Amino acid sequence: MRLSSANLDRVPGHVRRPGYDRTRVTSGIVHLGIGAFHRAHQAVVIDDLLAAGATDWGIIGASLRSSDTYDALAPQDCLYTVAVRSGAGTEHRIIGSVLQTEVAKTNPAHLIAGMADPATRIVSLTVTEKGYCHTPQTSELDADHPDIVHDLAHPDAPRSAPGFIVAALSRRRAAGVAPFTVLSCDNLSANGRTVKRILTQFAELRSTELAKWIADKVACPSTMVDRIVPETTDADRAAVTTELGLTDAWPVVTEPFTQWIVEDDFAAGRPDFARAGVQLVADVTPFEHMKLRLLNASHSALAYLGYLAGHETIAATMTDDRFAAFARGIMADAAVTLSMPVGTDLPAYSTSLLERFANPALRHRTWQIAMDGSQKLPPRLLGTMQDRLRQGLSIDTHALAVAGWMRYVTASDENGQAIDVRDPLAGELAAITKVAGPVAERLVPALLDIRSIFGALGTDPRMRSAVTRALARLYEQGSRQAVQAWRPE
Ligand code: CS2
Repeated sequence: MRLSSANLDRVPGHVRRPGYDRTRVTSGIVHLGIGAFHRAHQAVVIDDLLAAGATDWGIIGASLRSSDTYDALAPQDCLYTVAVRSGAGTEHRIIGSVLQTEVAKTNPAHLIAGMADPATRIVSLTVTEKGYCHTPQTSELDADHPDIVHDLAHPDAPRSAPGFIVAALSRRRAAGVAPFTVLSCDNLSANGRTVKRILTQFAELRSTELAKWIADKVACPSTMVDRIVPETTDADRAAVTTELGLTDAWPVVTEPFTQWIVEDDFAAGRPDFARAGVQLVADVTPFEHMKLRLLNASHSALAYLGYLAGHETIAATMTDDRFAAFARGIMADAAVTLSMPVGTDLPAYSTSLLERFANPALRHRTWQIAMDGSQKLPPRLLGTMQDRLRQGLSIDTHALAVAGWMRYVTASDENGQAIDVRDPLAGELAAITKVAGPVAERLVPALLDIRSIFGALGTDPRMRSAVTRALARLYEQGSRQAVQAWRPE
């Protein structure tokens, strides 16, 4: 029997359910990219607010391409389980805040109509870094991106997130409807300002007036989002189904920790976020840098070096003290580049991150985090390296992480087994690594020359020599030994 509104009463009593009448809730948010992260993070906050009495902030969730989420959730009336796992056990909860799902690719006109509806006051996004169709190094729109080229030719049947947002904003402008707020919930540096720039630049290619209207009227608050949400596995689905006594085809599994910090700049109203523990601030930049440069940077470092050392998950990598010490080293080196509000305790924050990474109940695959490195390196690792060079500090710790990425994208592991490298630049990376061969002195300059990733930093001799030394060590000793030989400055 399937989880659904009709069967909700059959869920065991200890599992929290939506304690509100879902039939009375209307939608106020259209979310683009309804993957596991959104359903374990923002949708939980909205579920709390609906339980506390809000009625007009339900979510319409769209996948841009894949129909998996729609296929799984539609028969469940969009109900799904969040399983919160820690060493102490698992807590289950059914979330009801997603009212409807759709697939943009199947019916783009329907999605645009929903976004253009005046009831939609927020369009939020978790489309991953590459979904913004931008150049990661500069945060500018990549006007040559195939999806952007397509969307300019087919403005009413777009493919990309910027294409959908601009199509809907254009519709609202024509109808005299005020714009919605665009709320990026992806791990980009200055995600609000970045999405605003991308939307304005894309609109400029359609119409100068539209671009001006977007620049003047659309609010794009930046946000810092944090919750570790590994991809759901068949084993997770089976465990949740056993717990519920009902089949849930699309649960999400996550950790107890959750954090959402949002700039309080909404053009068309917002939910009473603070009531659900969301922090509203005037400027999210320091928190965003802190999270990207401490959490995500060390996550990526552990992912590449851990994968190369044969570890399947982050928790497994963390059982090796050398890797845990290295992750702390990444955090310590990044911390000195931050200027945080008084009272922020970065050592305590770092310790809590290491504890979260070590959560034995989460199977977060190193391979999953290793994906899309070309998009992730700049905000996570390269900004810190630039700042440290400016301050005359060593970049050796981060250089080993970047070298780990380089070794990883050669697509052959330390035992000669193939690595399935997923990256929008996978073709270019494969061509470069093939020509250069497994020689640090040739591979490092060839990869550092990719301007869209490294920009001017790639040509800095200090960068070149630090990464070359690190990659040479990785080739000579392997990841485990190279990490062991690493010493904090
Ligand atoms: C991870 C993030 O997949 C990745 O690249 O580093 O998804 C990370 O788990 C989240 O940002 C944690 O908030």
